[in-house]
Amino acid sequence: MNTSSLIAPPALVRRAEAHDTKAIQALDSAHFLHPFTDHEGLAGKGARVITRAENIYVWDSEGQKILDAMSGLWCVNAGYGRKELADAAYQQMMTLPFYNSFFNTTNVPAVQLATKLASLAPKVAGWGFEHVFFSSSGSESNDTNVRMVRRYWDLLGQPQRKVIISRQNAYHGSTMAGASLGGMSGMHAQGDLPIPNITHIEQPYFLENARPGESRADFGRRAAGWLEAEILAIGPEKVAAFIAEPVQGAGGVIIPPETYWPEIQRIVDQYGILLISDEVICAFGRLGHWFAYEKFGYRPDLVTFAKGVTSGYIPLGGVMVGGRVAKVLIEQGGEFNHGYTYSGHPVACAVALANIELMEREQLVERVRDDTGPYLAERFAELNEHPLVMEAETCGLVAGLVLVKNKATRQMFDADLAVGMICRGHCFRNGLIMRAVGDRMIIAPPLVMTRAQIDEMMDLIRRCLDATLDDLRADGQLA
Ligand code: PXG
Repeated sequence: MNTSSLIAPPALVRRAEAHDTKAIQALDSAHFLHPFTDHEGLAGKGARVITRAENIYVWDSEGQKILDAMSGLWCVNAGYGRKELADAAYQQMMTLPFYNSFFNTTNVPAVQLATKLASLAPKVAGWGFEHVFFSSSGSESNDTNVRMVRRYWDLLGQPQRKVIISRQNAYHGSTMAGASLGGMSGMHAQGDLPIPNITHIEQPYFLENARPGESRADFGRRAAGWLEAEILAIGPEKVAAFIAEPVQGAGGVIIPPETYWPEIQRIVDQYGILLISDEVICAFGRLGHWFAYEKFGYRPDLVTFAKGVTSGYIPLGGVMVGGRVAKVLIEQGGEFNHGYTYSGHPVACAVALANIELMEREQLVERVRDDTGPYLAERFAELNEHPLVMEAETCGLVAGLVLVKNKATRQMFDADLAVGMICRGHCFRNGLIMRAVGDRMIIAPPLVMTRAQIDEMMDLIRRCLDATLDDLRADGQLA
């Protein structure tokens, strides 16, 4: 195959519709190892080639327009094609494309962004965040959290406090620490994970874990109680921290009952352990707040962020460091032997500043909280009438539903049927990106989405659910 034309930038970058899909797929398969991918399986069908995007839509190399209800991968909060972000990157690259922040140096965008983030992080009961540590991703940020938590307890003369408690089906990244903190059994099975001193309690997933007849409120308190039981089983003097996502994202949009977080707060307070809120998905407007701990009213010590901070236009992550940890690290710690080449990358920070400015100007956070979030909730709840659907619910602009065989008996489909994947296939064919996590279908659309676009998305979702239902009936799986 002659692939030389593929190397010419104009063919690849500018003329999306002119792409030779088969040739790109062949090169993709020959050279590009993708994340979380069965490459032999992919080689058979060829990867979908996404070539351009605008607002809430992406286009593939065959020219199909697709409504991206996953914001890329939970990150393009400001939508695609925002010139302000490209301009900010260009200007910063021409001014100072890179300089490190080791060796007592700093740069202006990093200082400005740290200051801006400190002002955005809401105080809950007088407790705020004045300090930020930057990385380039959520995974790195959670590695930073492990290092910081251990350093904190060492400095306080309690080095035996090593254990970080997390939850089953959590996602905290794919580095050694990130994958260990996460509760994905498939990830633990590869590479001898988790690393020592990380344990997992059960998630607050009502459908799977509630007792028959148990109310959501009672279940929420009982699920939080699993943290206390784990602390007591380990020995409170050995527990360093608890880490959790406000709403579990990759695990399938698991929205905890309202009683869950207040009880978690009571428990971490009682035993004096640090609380890490992993807001890689939930911050920057996703739940209608700049930071999600505000929505649930708890007080984390450390907050992980990434993704939406730059709307995914350029990699950037970090950790908001609360007063109690910052004070010990700064006043007692001397040098903290930890950091990344790209900690405080000037271009990434400049794009983040432009992104936050844009979100403020367009009041995207308020819009999600007061307008599009409630409207999505209303429209999504209608799906509960569909014969296949249970627990269609939302939180800000994330939403999930479960595909079930029998709503009355709560009977699930046989996992081998991969009903979620059948539905996902219909979504692609109908021009909609919706994720399947097992038989949970989930969305996290760009925050710029309008009410009219929510209606357009709901029509597509309904069409895909109907097509899935037709398939299952034709296959004899349903009456
Ligand atoms: N924490 C949370 C809560 C996340 O959602 C990470 C950490 C890791 O971030 P990085 O930037 O290192 O990827 C994430 C990432 C999925 C999916 O399948 C979700 C994520 C990443 C990849 C796939 O939903 N979230």
